[in-house]
Amino acid sequence: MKDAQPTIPALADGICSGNRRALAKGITLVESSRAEDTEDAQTLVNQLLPHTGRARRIGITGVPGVGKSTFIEAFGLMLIDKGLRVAVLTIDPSSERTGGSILGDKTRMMHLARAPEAFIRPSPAGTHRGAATLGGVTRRTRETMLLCEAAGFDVVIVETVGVGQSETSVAAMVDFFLVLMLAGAGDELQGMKRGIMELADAVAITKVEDANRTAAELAGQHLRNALHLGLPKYNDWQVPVMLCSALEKRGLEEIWQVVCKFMDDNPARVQDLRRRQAVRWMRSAVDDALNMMLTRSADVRELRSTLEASVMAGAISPMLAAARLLEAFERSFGRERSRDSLSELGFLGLKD
Ligand SMILES: Nc1nc2c(ncn2[C@@H]2O[C@H](COP(=O)(O)OP(=O)(O)OP(=O)(O)O)[C@@H](O)[C@H]2O)c(=O)[nH]1
Ligand SMILES: [Mg+2]
Repeated sequence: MKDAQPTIPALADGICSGNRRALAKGITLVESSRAEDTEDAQTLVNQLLPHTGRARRIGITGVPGVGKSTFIEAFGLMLIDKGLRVAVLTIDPSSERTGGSILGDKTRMMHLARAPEAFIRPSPAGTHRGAATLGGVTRRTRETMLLCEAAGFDVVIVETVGVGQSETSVAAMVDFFLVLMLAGAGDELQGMKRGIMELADAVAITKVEDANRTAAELAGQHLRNALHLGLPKYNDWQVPVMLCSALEKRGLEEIWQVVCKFMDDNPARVQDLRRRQAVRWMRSAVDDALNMMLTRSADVRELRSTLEASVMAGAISPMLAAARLLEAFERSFGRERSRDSLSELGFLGLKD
């Protein structure tokens, strides 16, 4: 059956020539949690790497219901009108809560989904096994982004789904991070508390229509003042606060201009950011693999729970418990066994 599949170089060619079926196949490969697919997926990503990097990568976040999907639909359609091709990915590292929001996204981005210049891909439903693969949903979204770039998409938009950790994951894979907010209800302060503002390259107050324009302008001013007090993310970039309405398609062009200005005024900033993101990605792959190897042996897993209980009870110091656990890990993973584990994780046999 495997023989009927295109070879990796053929798949790479298909993706580079903009073939949507090849792109979908490539993404399925990248999303697969089977060890043998992981090797193929890494080979594919590596082959496509020279063809990536030309897109503008935009991350969009905001509390549930703030209007992210509606915004992305209106924004995406505007970009298509400019002759650009747009890929939209969603990321939900909290795995469990999926089906509902994906359905919601499909209907909320209905027009965009139908456009031939657009490509929408929700993050794969996180199965238990899937969540345990190397790098999890975050890795898959990053690689899907690279595939979309190789396929010629000019803009890749990543929407965060769910709360908590996903903002940091998305901010670590995009050039520009846009935070959507609502006017009033102390939203601006909520964002500050959760540390989201530190990640923002721009803030857009959305759902601003005639009825609430005055309140939104005031909220925008408060936000600008508050942003002045925080530590700047870049010394030469002042985080703009803008107003928009996805419903009335207002303020979207201004937001696009800000994205372009951020990226084009100082291209070295984006280059440098991407390099640092790539290194961090590598580090987190190593961390993930080490963690997975640690819990691979049942003995070590058992010892870990025992030691955790002892630490909790104050019967052993955390450092001593860590040392015991690492000793047990070292014993259980001799050289040969760790080779086996690496290949099971899809790390060995990677071809350039
Ligand atoms: N008035 C108004 N309503 C909007 C606007 N944008 C979105 N909405 C409405 O707000 C609700 C939530 O919109 P979504 O786009 O699904 O929000 P979301 O942030 O993607 O939601 P989750 O993905 O569930 O976190 C929907 O009922 C939209 O119709 C806007 O610009 N103006
Ligand atoms: Mg949504």
